[in-house]
Amino acid sequence: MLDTSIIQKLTDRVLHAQDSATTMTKLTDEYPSMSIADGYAVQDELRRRWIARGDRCVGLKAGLTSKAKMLQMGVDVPSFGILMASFARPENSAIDTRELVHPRVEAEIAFVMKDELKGEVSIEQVIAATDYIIPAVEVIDSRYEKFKFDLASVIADNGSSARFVAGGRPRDPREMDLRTIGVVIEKNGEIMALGASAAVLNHPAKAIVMLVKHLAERGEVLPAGSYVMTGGITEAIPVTAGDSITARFQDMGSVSFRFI
Ligand code: 0L1
Ligand code: MG
Repeated sequence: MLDTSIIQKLTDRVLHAQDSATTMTKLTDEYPSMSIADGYAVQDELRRRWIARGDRCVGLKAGLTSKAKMLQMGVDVPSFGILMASFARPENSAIDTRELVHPRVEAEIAFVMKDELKGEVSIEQVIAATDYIIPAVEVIDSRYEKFKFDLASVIADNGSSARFVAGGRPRDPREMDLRTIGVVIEKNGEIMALGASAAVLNHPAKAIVMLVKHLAERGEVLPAGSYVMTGGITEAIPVTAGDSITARFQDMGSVSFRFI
């Protein structure tokens, strides 16, 4: 593990890049021995600092959970990240690209939990502990120059998370086949990507199974009330100011917003 003073220094660097919407080179260029655990140590410090600023943790995200995303980013395991209240934007809002570096959007199924989950759990236990599922779009914004990064660096950048918008129609997961939810992403009225929810680890609830295991390895639980994003169903779509996004989810409505 990297020394605590180095974790602090790397957190300064990541926070500066996020706050000022500027790029940085991947952290492993300077610290080649940096591990996945070091990446999560930076995330822990980011969360501590966000909370000290008055922000609130509303949930967690799983990322890189589809083959399309893994191929696009050249990795073979998911990453997990933190979702703060300050990342949330309402449906139909205008997201300011001046606060972002090179944003991309991903359509995801989000779960809102009614019960705490901990340890080794099954997909059935995840569904039983879920209050409702809801369509969501994550705006990811890797702060790494030209998207040159590795898994440890991405994790330290909180899985590239920047903004998220939830909307459409909340549904009871017990009433749906969670593997066959069709999703279409439109940019300026044109279809850019489409897929089915099984693209996420064959079942989006599997992302929560893996998240809960990851938390248990760190002595943590997934609290009741958590909002959890399970990862992009298709590849991520690049966006710029002036773009309008609509993500349509079969039997769940749609989520729309724009970039200015
Ligand atoms: O949400 C995610 O799938 C994480 C993506 C991390 C890498 C990227 O910036 O695309
Ligand atoms: Mg995502």
